[in-house]
Amino acid sequence: MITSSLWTGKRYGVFGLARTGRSVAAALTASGAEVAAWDDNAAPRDGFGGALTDFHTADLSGLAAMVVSPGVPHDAPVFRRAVAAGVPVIGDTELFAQARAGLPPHKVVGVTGTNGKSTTCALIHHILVTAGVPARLGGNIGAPILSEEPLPAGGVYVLELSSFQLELTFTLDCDVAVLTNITPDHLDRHGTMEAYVAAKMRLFEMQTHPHTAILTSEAWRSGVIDRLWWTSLHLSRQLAADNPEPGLLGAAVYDEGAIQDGELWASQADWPELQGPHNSQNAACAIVACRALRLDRETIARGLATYPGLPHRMERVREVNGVAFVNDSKATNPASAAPALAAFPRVHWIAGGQAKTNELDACLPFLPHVAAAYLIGEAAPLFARLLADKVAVVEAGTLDRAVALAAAAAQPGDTVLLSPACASYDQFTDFTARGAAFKRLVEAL
Ligand code: UMA
Ligand code: ADP
Repeated sequence: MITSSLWTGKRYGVFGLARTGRSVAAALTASGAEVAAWDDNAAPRDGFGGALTDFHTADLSGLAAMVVSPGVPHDAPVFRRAVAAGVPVIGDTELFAQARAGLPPHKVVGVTGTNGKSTTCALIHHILVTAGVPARLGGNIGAPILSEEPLPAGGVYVLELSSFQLELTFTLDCDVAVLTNITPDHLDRHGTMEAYVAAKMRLFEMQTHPHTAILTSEAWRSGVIDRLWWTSLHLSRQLAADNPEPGLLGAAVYDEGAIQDGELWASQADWPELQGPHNSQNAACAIVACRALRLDRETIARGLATYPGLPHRMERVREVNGVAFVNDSKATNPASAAPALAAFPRVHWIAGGQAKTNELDACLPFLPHVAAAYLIGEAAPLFARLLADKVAVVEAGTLDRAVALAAAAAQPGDTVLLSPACASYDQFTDFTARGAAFKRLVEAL
């Protein structure tokens, strides 16, 4: 666990008692701080061993900070009450930033973006570990960073950072910061695309010279980043993944789905778990980040070749009678489902759930790969309208029906793909539960 003497003897509020809140309470308590905690739901409150205080009514004055979980929306009354009491509202990543001064010398890599964060982080972490560098992987990937053991000197913390976490972070100066891409997501929470982009840009705003900022060509070309702002902020350290420092780094050409370099030292064909144009982009980010960490080319190439992949991201579950079943449950928006559709020639596509936007635009160019779409969840009627006349549509309703119907229709050589382009919360607790359900159904075929 990561602790800090900076917190000793102070009083903190901890709002939200799921994974993040529990890790925060444990780290603060172990550091000698006094912790009062609350969750609006009874189950997490009941499972918490420490002192509870209802922050909707309690006097908040005197708290060193209110530490809020990323899943708490900003219109929750606790924000207004803390601000009114003059109490800073922060997240667990900010506590980590504060604790850094007391940790053995180390580096931090921060990765954000709409899609590809987990893959890029896991890949950077794998390359570092393969190279013998002590490394920890934490953050939005599902491992609150304060729960991790501190690294020895020379270690690297690789943090996946969501827009929700970045909004609650103020002093994290990443040695290497990466933006994979930005497309509309979480707009229910942020309100506008501008606000969502601004939250992501905080990662770079917090960096100081001469730390490295990495941006993909897709993000640069997306038009959502104010280029003048970026250039003036980062003139001395900007490093775009498609425009590397001459002679130093590999480059990504995302549109062509290939990794290129002046010396052609790396080829995507050598990386079995990093196929598809989206993984070309993720690999490019990881390569550039690892070069910024001064790893040599051979070491990086070894890591790319041996990367084992992550569950629920283009995960090949099983082949039945020549039909491949692929679990891409983590594809929770159209932009992340699109590359999965592109990756297979004839797809029985299971899609739907809780829609994040009212369009499927990113997926439309790949419909020629789709034999039929099997629609589930709340989004089924919307997606049926969007896909009508373009592709065969089956309103399956539930995942078990969708798997059964797709399995019955698929021919040898086809792929049954769960890549829902939607959040899962209408029918599952989260995307991992949805992916696990898919795997169980496929195993039972
Ligand atoms: N709560 C209240 N009052 C409210 C709202 C919420 O009391 O008004 C409580 C809830 O009952 C809950 C807690 O606050 O107990 C919120 O917890 P949480 O949702 O932050 O859950 P954690 O388990 O701490 O998970 C969080 C991230 N969750 C979100 O951002 C929604 C996890 O990202 C992350 O892995 C974890 O911290 C560790 O860092 C998940 C996610 O969906 C995977 N992230 C989004 C994404 O990837 O798209 C951003
Ligand atoms: P994140 O952590 O940002 O959600 P993941 O690496 O977990 O990203 O990938 C989530 C899903 O998004 C995967 O299922 C995959 O289909 C898709 N994906 C991965 N990388 C990218 C990318 N660079 N661009 C678009 N989609 C991607």
